[in-house]
Amino acid sequence: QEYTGVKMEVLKWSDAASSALAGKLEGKNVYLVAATLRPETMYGQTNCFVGTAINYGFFAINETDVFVCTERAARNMAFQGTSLPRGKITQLAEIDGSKLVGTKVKAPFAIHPEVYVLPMDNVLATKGTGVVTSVPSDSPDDFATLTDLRKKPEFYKIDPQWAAIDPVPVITTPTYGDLTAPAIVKKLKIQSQKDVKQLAEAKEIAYKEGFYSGTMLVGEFKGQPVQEAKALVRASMIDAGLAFAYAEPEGFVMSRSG
Ligand code: ZZB
Repeated sequence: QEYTGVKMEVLKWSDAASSALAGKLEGKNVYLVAATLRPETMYGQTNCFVGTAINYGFFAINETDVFVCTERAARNMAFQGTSLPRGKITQLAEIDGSKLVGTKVKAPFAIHPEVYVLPMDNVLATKGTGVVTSVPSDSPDDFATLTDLRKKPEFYKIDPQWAAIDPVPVITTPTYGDLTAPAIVKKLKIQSQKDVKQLAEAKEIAYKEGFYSGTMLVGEFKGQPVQEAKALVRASMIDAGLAFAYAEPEGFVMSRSG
């Protein structure tokens, strides 16, 4: 899988992260790195998700920059030349996802440029970077989770203000309108992030609808079909130093032609 690694710079640590990390990251620029397959939706980011039970490492990418992700992702990045020396990782600290909740980060290209880290039940430690940027307008999983968090902030141990940004219309589709994911979630009668089977179906529908029939409503490529805008937004983010290519080795088939 060819993901886009989106650099979400830390603006303010949660209290728990601040105490856990005291003195370990002096003078560094720290980024939570989210892996996405839909760079064209980045305008609609409303928050960032982590798994509360996942262990996240802080990896030195160069002299000044530190990436927060799973160790597995950091190793992949090191083999892909994202950090040097190639194939070697340097871990400066580690933390449980639960402690990252409430941290404020930058959301590159987003209409709401500052968002909070929130908990999601279904983040897999074995996929991407273990950090997910949330676009509830176009991702059914994100919309269902954000809805859960807003209904039960105490249960999820969050400040309601961290989940205050509403889904932002960024892509329109003929069948579902300007908020594709909420429309599909409603149609399939999905109640919460626990409805994993229906959410897998909803994701499938949202991917197809967005890719084949979506049109950009905002940003540099407003009015263009998603099929064209996808690569253009990605390139624009990478050029701006806000993102990079990240490949997942699983399912990677070595070419026999070389
Ligand atoms: C932003 C976004 C916006 C995403 C959207 C999707 C959609 P897939 O297809 O199953 O490979 N993701 C990334 N890493 C993880 C993880 N470790 N655990 C759980 N979810 C993860 O899923 C790739 C997508 O799943 C990624 O793209 C990311 O969410 C999330 F509008 O990034 B995406 C219809 C989907 N729309």
